[in-house]
Amino acid sequence: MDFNRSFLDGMVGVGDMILLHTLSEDSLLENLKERFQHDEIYTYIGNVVISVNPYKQLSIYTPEKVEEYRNCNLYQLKPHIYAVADDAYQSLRDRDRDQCILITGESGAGKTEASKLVMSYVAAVCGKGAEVNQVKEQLLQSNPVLEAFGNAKTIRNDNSSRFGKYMDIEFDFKGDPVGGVISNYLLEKSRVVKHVKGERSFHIFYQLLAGGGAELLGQLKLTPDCAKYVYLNKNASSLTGMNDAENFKTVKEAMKIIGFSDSEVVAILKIVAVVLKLGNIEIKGQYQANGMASCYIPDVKDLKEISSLIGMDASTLETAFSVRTVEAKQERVETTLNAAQGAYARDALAKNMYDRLFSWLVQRINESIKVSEFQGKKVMGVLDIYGFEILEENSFEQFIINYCNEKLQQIFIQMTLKEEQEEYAREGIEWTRIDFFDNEIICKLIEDVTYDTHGFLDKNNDLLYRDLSQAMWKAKHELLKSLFPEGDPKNTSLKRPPTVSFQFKGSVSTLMKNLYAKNPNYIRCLKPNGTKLSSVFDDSLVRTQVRYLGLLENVRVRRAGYAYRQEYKSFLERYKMLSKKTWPKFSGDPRDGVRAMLSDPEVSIASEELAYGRTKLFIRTPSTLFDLEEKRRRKLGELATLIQKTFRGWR
Ligand code: AOV
Ligand code: MG
Repeated sequence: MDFNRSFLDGMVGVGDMILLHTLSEDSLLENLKERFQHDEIYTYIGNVVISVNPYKQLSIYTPEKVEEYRNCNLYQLKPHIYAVADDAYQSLRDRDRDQCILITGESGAGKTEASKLVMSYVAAVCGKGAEVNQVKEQLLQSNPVLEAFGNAKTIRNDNSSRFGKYMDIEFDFKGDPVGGVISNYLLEKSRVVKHVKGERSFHIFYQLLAGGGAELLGQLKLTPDCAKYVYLNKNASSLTGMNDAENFKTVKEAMKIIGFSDSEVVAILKIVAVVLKLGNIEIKGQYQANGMASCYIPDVKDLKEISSLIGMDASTLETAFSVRTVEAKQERVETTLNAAQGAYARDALAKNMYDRLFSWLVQRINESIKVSEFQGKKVMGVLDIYGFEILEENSFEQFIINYCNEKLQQIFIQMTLKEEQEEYAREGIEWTRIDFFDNEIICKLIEDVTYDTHGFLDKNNDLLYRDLSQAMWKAKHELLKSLFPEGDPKNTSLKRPPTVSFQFKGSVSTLMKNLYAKNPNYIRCLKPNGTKLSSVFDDSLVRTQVRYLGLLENVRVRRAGYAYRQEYKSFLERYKMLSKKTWPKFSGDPRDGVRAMLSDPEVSIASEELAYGRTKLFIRTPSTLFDLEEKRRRKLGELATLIQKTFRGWR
């Protein structure tokens, strides 16, 4: 499980926290800071990689770098996310173990970027050939599409994921990718109708308006001006550093590669246009002759345009915004909606339409990338969820997001301990279990947060009046119609759908089960500052994250038993010069070689410092390793002098 790395050579600070001379929260932070200031954004804790968002482009993701990590030049390489990706991939290919890549960290810490780096690394190193390349392209191109529809600018992050994503990439027995499956978790659909100042709605709206062009926009009955749309808050319509028009091209191209037909794309964009235009329908209140409050739509221009876009009678839609049918005990009662209820119905329709479109997109992508029954053999799952966030007003969405993160933290703790125990068991080494993690820190944090329960129940119940789904089901727009199957009058079941939190809990628990069954690889992302600046390291902000991610405890667990472990072969390769018994070459079982080398009186390592596992050597304390390193350095110096002398002698 240990990947190879250069833990001491030419390092800024230490590349693996396990090797810190004195371990404390301060020394851990200091190490991260020093490395960050030298653009060393990756640091290990054993096989976990910590990544600090650099907020600038570093030249460490080039094809040359991929080659380096792929050929994993022993000890020469700095910590890198590619090393984790490589380790996971090799373990999947050569040891037949399903893998999962768990990426955690708060909003803006770099999870989504990390997930893309993992995917692109794996794509670069696995399989070749036209067919495999097509699969890879489709898998990679799912990212821009889902980001366009599921990401948005928030205060924390200009490209914040507003949905959770878990993607299984499936490989055949050779280790070539054959396809995948994406699962999406709860899109923050309330963003469609409302967002706070300084934030934006989902990227696709701005992309379409900026990049659609006169012809397409004309067809969709849209104007390019964001300010004309109530749902797009006028404040932050354009975003520095983000070219909406250019991104729209990328999204269209990606959809093509995935296999969307032109007519499908238009059908999708029509729904996007309809959602936007729904926001512009103004609903006014009035009193009827009998004194009942009701509502009406003073200007029907948008209503008419929407109706024509989705192939529906304008009056059907109008009625759906003003009347609600309540069915009780086989009886149908029609009540009129007042202005507030009418507006509520309109927003509910917009949110649901967009949310269902998003889920449909995921399913549609899945259809393109799905794997035939006989192909898929091994799986690498990549989990990229929305990060933990504490806002000034924390509503239902934050509750859901944080719940998901809490679950992940639990899984991290359990798996870290489990993994450590299992490794010792596998290697036949005794170890007594100690509980290091104080879950209280995390629980407390989640309880720190106060939630605004206003609208909680409502969001949880996710009300969409039946009249609206029935109206949508009447649309000639086939895709839209299919998004509202419950609108089919033949579909008479009156059973209430389960609440959102109930569904979410269910899907999170399925996800957790799925993750437990795989070999975990961790990427823990940290945010260096709250202002998206490169080269600013805000100590207290990072300290908070280090605390709730339990990083110190993580290092402790790794140092508790045996801090360092390495497969015999690579260990021997590095230290063979320390003993005449193994230098220049030891032919035989590397395990015997390591034993012979370490028991050489010249090396003299205390035996209680060592444990010989089945495949790996374990070293108890970091200082022993430092000691070995020092000896190695001296020996290399001696050898170099010796070689020089010999050459001189020859001349
Ligand atoms: P997140 O996924 O963790 O937040 P992102 O992966 O979207 O965060 O990263 C936020 C921004 O930080 C990106 O848009 C980049 O500008 C920058 N960034 C992150 N990682 C790197 C990197 N390795 N190199 C250069 N820039 C980077 V959220 O989805 O909001 O929880 O919900
Ligand atoms: Mg993200």
